[in-house]
Amino acid sequence: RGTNMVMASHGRSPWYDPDGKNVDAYVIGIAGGSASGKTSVARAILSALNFIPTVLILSQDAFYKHHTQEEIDLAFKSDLDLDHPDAIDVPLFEKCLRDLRLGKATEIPVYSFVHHQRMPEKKHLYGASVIIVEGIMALQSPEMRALYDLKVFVNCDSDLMLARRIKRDIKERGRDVDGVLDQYLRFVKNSYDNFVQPSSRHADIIVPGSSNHLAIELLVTHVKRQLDSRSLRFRKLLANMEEHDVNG
Ligand code: UZR
Ligand code: MG
Repeated sequence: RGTNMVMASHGRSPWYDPDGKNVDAYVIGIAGGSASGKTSVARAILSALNFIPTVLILSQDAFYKHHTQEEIDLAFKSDLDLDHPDAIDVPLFEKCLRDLRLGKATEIPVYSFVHHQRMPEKKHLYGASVIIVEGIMALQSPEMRALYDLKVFVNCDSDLMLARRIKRDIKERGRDVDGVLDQYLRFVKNSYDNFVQPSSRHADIIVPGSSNHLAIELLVTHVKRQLDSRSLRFRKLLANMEEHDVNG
């Protein structure tokens, strides 16, 4: 992985509209502790919605701020707090999400966990009919929360999260056990207790971080029903417009 953040799209929204009128994506926000299983829940929802032409996962991973050389040096010594809400470029995150949910294309930054830095390139994304936003701080800011149709918190025991994180960060993020544990003791645990866990009160639904097939199935059933009623609304709107054309 490295520079390649979690992002998936089945292509361009069928109602792609450069001005962003008339469109209105369904947006799901997923928060939870580090290595609680957010990305897996997001991917499971994505694959359960495979009949929808465009489902997009927008990960907070892409929105870590640009770092100075000093900050990068600190990060390599596990001394930079990347678990504070301030580590995230929320205004940019919000802008990109606003664009995408209006069906507009947007440019998102590319962040490398290996280099602890935003990369010079950007990633071009088209709007989608369903957007899944995931990240430890996904439910933090009121501005972001206002953009979600459904807010999810993935709940997981801390020992399980730590065990998963050690494995994942060594395998996928180029770390060693010592570094992961230092970071955990210094920042990750405090951040979870002070910011992440308290944000669960904003969630509409709490999903367990393991053995969660049934929870995801229920969640997907809800999303499908919401999408059905939206397309009904959309069809009625079109029918009304046509009627207008005929009569007017
Ligand atoms: P998830 N993170 C890094 O390890 N390096 C970076 O350059 C940027 C972020 C970590 C961050 C946080 N913390 O705990 C985790 N640290 O990514 C969140 N230290 O990612 O939700 O996928 O676990
Ligand atoms: Mg993740």
